[in-house]
Amino acid sequence: MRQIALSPARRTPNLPARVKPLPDCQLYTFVDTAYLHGRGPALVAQQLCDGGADLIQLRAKNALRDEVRRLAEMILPVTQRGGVGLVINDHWDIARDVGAELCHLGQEDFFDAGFTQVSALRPPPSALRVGLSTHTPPQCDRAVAAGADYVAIGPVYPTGTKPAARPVTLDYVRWAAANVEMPWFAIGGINLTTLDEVLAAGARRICVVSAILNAPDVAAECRRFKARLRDFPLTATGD
Ligand code: TZP
Ligand code: MG
Repeated sequence: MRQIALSPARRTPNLPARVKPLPDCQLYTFVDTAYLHGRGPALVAQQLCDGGADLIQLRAKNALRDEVRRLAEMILPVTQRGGVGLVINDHWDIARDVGAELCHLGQEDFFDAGFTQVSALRPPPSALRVGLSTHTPPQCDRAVAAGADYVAIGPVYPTGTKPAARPVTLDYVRWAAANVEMPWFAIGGINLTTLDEVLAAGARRICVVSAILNAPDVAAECRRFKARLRDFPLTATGD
């Protein structure tokens, strides 16, 4: 039978249906190049998948574009095999080009760059999902109005992963719990000790970078977070 050669973009389309739906995701993890500690990015991605991560973000803050793309292409087969959505930080165009399911952008990457609607980042047939960082209630309202697929609420606590960012405290988490009706993730300084009060403040979805990547056993640490989250299931309305 005649084979039709597909372009790379067609071979790895944005297919969110193949991964856990975003509203069902509770543990959002990272392959952050600052915390690889000599491990290969694909290995870390595999460990996160093995531990039950619901989402994995590639965060490569000091990497050049070509390097981010190379890392994304290394990780994507792992996440797709594991049925875990891959999020590319900062580079929505790389996410789209490699066929990652999602991208994550800060206020400066999106609004300050002149975008007002996330749909501008996914001209059909792309199904790229877009998450936006927010640090205040007005920023959150603006992200929701822009059509963000999820919002990040943080940094809740001071964190060495983002040392210059001012903590938003649990007050903003409580505000999100009371006001945000779409998937939202608390982020920043969340570990197995702080988790209790983040959950008590109403968060049901969390992002965890250093507490998992600095743990001696990445997969086991993911499982510990998942086990704790299991006591705080998502409701039918999303949170
Ligand atoms: N955005 C807000 S806080 C943060 C990002 C990317 C870093 C969170 O890292 P950690 O190590 O889980 O505190
Ligand atoms: Mg950014």
